[in-house]
Amino acid sequence: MENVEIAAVLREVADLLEIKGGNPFKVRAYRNAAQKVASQARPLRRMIEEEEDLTKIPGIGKDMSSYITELVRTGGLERLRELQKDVSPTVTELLKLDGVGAKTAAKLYHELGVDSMDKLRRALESGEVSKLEGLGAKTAEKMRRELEEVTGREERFLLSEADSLVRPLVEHLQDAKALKRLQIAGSFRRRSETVGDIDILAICDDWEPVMDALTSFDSVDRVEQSGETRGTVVLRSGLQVDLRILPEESYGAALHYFTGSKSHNVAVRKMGVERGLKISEYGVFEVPENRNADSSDPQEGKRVAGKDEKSVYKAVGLPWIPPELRESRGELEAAENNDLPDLVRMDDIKGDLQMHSTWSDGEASIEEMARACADMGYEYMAITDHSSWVGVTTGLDEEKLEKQWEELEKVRGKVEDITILSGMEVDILDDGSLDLEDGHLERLDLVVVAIHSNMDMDEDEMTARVVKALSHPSVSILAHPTGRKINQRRPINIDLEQVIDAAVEQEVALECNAMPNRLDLADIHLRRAAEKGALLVVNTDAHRPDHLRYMSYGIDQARRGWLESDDLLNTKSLSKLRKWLKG
Ligand code: DGT
Ligand code: CA
Ligand code: CA
Ligand code: ZN
Repeated sequence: MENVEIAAVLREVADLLEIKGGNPFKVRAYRNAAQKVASQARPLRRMIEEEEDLTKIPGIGKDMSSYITELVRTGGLERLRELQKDVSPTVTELLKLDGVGAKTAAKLYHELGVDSMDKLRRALESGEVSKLEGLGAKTAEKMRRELEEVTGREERFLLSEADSLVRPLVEHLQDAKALKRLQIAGSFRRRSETVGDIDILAICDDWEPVMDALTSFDSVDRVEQSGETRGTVVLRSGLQVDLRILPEESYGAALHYFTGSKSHNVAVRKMGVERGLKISEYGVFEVPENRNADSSDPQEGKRVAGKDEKSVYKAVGLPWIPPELRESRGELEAAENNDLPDLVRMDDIKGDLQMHSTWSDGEASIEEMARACADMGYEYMAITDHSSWVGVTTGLDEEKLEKQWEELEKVRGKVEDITILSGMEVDILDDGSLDLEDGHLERLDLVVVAIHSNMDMDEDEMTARVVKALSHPSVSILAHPTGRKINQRRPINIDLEQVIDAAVEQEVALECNAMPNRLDLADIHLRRAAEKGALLVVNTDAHRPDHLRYMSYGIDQARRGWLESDDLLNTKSLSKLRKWLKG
C-alpha cells in the first residue's frame, strides 16, 4: 500500500467523521495526517516493515501511527468500517463539488437523505435543496452547475500520484526473472499533468515470470487480462496499468507508438507514407512498389527501422523529439527545420523563489527550509510568507515582517552555503492594490503577488485587478496566475493575453507553480508567455521541506511549454538575479 493510498483512506475517515458530526479536532488530525503521509518521500509501508517509529513524522501521533500500521498490514481499517455503518459511505462523493464542504454534505444527508450525486440531482430538481435552511436558490443553482461539470469529467490521476504508485511497481517488475528492459510510455512519459492509465513496455526472454510479477504485485486489485503479449491490471487506487511485452527488434517502434500522443503518431505516420514507409508499433517497413502503405498487414515489406526510437524519427528525416513535445503542437515542423527547443532541465535551476515557513502557513522554520534548499544544491532561495489578508492563515503584518527579518539575518549567519532572499507573497486585493504598505514592499528583495480571495470576479474586473497589481513597481513575480487546482478548482476568469502583455511591459515574471495539483501556468500558457517575451519562473510554493522536490514537476510542465533555460528567472546566477530584481 502506497502513501497516496494511505492518505486517501485517512481523508475518507476525516470526511465521514466530519459529516457524521464528529469531534472537529479528530477530523483535523486525520486530515493533517493524510497530508503528511501523501508528501512523505519514503514509503510508510517500508518504515513499517522495518519497524521504524511512524510518530517520528511530525503530525503523526500514536493513534494515527497504529491506524496506519493496521491499514498497511491488513489492507483495511476498522475505524473506517465502523464509520461506514453510521454514515452512508457514498456520501463523500458530494465533496467533489466545488463549494460543498462537509457541513453542507451533512445537511443534505441528514435532512434530505442525499448520499450520492444522483440523489442530489433529484433533490435539486424537486426544489428541496433550495428550501434547506442556510442554502437558498443561489447556492442550489451553483450546485447544479457544479454537478453537471463534475459528472462530465473523467477522473484522471495527477502525474505525481501516478509517479508514486508506479515507482514500486516498476521496482517489483525489475526483479522479475527474464526481464531485459522496461520503460513507461504513454502520457506518463510525455509528463502530462494528469494521466488516464499507465503504459509499460518490456522486453524479456520469457513472458511468464514477467506477467506473473505484474499480476502478483501487492497493490493489484484485479487482473483484467494477462497473456503472452499483454497484461492489464487495475491497482487498488483505481489506476489501470497496461503491460506490453515486445520483441527486441520492435522496441523503438513500440516505444514511439505507445508514447504517443495519438495525434503526434498520426502525423509521423503520414510523413512515413509520403516516403513510401509504413510505420507501426512493430517497426518501420518499406512498402513494396505495388502495395499501399495503408494496407492492413502491419509487417509486410522490408524492415528498415524500429529497434530504437531514434531510428524511427531518422527514417522520416527527423531528429529525435523529446516526449514532452509530442503533442502535435508544431514539433514536427520545428524538428524538420532543426529548430527544436533546447529544453530546460532540472540541473539548470539555481534556486526556488516561492516558499513558506512557520511565519505564515508553512510547517518548517526558515532554518529548516534553508538547509533543505541547500541540500537541493541551490545557489539561492526566497522565503515568501503570506501577507496578513489571507484569512485562513496567520500572515505577516508590518510588525511581524520586521521580526521575521531579524530571524532571516540569524539564519543567514548559520546556513552559509545558500543565499536567502527576503520575500513575501502579497495578496492582490479586490481593487488591484497590494496588502502591504509601499515602504515595506520596497525593503523586500522579492515581492510575489497572487490572488487568494474573491476568485469568482468576472473577467474584465479580474483582469484589471491583476494588471493593476503588476504595475506596482515593487512586484517581481505573479504567482499561480490562474488559481486553478487540478480536479478541484476551475481557473479564475481572466484574460491571460492581457496579463502576459502587462508582465512583459512591467518586467514581472510569471510563475509556473510546481505544486503537482496546481501546475499553474499550464504548458500552453507557458509557451504563449515565452513567445510574447515574458520571463517565467518555476517555484514550488513549498510549505515544508519535502515539497521542494516538486520542482521536477514544474520543470516537466516548463518543458511541455517548450521553455529553454533562458526563458526562466531562476536559472540565472545570483548576481544576474539581483541585477534583474533591481532593474
Ligand atoms: P492517457 O492514458 O489518457 O493519459 O493518455 P495516453 O496518451 O497514455 O493514451 P493511451 O494510454 O490511450 O495510449 C497510449 C499511447 O498509445 C497513445 O499516446 C498513442 C498510442 N495509441 C493508442 N491508441 C492509438 C490509436 O488508435 N492510434 C495511434 N496512432 N496511436 C494510438
Ligand atoms: Ca496511458
Ligand atoms: Ca493505455
Ligand atoms: Zn499562493
